[in-house]
Amino acid sequence: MHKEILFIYPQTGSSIKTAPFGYLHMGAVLKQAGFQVTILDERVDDNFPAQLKSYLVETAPLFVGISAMTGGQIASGLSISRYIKTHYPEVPIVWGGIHPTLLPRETIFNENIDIVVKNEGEQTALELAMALRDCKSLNQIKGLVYKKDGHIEETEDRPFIELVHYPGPDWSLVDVEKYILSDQRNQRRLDIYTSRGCPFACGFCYNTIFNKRRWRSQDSKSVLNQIIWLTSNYQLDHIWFSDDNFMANPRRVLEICDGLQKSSLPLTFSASARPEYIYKNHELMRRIKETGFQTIYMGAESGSDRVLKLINRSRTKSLCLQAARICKEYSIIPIFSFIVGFPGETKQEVIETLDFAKQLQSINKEAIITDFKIYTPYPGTPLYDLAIKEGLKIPQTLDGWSEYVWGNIELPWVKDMRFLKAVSLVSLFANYHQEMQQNADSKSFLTHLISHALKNLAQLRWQSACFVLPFEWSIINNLILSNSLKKKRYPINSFDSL
Ligand code: B12
Ligand code: SF4
Repeated sequence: MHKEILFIYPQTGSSIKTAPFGYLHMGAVLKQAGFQVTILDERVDDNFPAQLKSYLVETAPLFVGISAMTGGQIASGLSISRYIKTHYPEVPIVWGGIHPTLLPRETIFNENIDIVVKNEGEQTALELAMALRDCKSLNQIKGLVYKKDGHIEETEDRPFIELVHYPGPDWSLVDVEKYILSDQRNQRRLDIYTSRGCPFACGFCYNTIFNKRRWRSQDSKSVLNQIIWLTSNYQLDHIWFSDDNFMANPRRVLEICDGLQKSSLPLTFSASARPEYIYKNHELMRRIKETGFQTIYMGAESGSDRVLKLINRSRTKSLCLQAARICKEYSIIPIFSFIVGFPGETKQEVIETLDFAKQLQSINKEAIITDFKIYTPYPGTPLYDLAIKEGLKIPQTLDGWSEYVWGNIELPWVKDMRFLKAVSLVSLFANYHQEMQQNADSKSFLTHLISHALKNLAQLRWQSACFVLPFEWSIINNLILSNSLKKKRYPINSFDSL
């Protein structure tokens, strides 16, 4: 009887390679039920096409699962799906993850996809595997869109699962070593993920649609067990909690701190938070400091009150200023991220954002400012309809969505994209050192060399808000970005030669 399932994580185009958390969670459930789960990760597995081929030659899986975020990952996922459909047409191809959930119908219309799993996959993938194994109908399984006899069927949505009733991530399904980043201090960092969703509703974020503002989490005990297991097996120095909103339940954070302090592991930590949770919570700050938290990542987003109102973050400015102060008091480094290019945003408002970033740095000299990201309107987010009203052209097919790549989308309301790109680039290089210390997994000598050379120039531009003639952009574009993209993606037809 078939019991095998293959999960594939396609290239993303990003140099940061965190573990495919969704597969670790789903894989744990499927394994418990007696299925054999294999995960292939195109980003980290050597000679991925040959590995895929040899798996399919030897195994007839119940299905092949493919995960996709909007953008470049779809292109890689489609190329893989096309290869499998052509050479192994009997194997059902199942897509899941953020993009197929946001646009399930557009996804299923693609001729190389048989089934779409919407939202969380643990229970749905399990029921799907059982139905395919037992040759049963799919129409009783919640959370599916699938093709049947030339028609498209859709079942009712599945409510959120109770995470505490599920086993959590099974790290033995991957080679953990491949996901350990090493920063410039040679610290071995692993990203983990311990909660889902966020109660807030920022205009640009997927959370309102995907998680419906419901925050759920693994309990503190299982988080601690996970950290202890990972640390004792992989000699980690640093854990990065990449949850959308790690601090959403401060009581859980305190319990985790308790357990970590008792375990005396030689670890430091980073996590995301909204400034709301920390700006006047001295007890929380004291405890996380004692536990070894080094950095807290917060979205500051914009310095313009009008833009902050538009994105539903009206109080963010004053809260971030207070958070910068309290972080200073407890010697925790705050990392602030920003977005530019929202509908209707003027150059003056972008400059206000720059001033706000400088103000945060002047309050707290240790504060890290990340590069200003250019706004990308993602389907289903609160601002998406406004973006369409303002002239955004959206792709009509899955292939089209694969080209909807962050930083490369025409925003009709932006009069001067060169200006925005220059701001984004200057913010990156002006803050280059700190950024690399926190996020580094890039070891390219060329990248480091050019970045250092550009840093001084960028700092001058940053201080004087001068963004004319950004010739650095061409250098980066030609030398670094295109090179790294070329290196990280298999040619689209790499499967044809197999
Ligand atoms: C980690 C992460 C990354 C990692 C990659 C993911 C990885 N594991 O390596 C990195 C750092 C590379 C990354 C990059 C980017 N990311 Co990102 N990322 C995340 C983050 C924080 C966590 C994803 C995750 O693991 N979640 C936890 C697991 C448990 O949930 P899950 O993946 O959704 O999986 C569940 C279900 O979706 C489903 N499922 C998922 N896949 C599959 C597959 C099958 C077959 C089935 C059946 C089910 C299924 O079942 C799982 C279990 O329930 C999310 C935010 C979030 N909270 O999800 C953003 C997020 C996915 N990223 C996002 C974005 C925008 C990006 C970037 C464009 C950012 C940027 N500006 O560069 C880049 C894209 C890369 C590129 N250049 O194209 C957006 C995606 C929006 C969209 N419409 O797709 C998100 C939602 C953040 C946000 N708030 O907007 N990201
Ligand atoms: S606080 Fe962060 S995770 Fe929560 S809705 Fe806003 S952007 Fe999304």
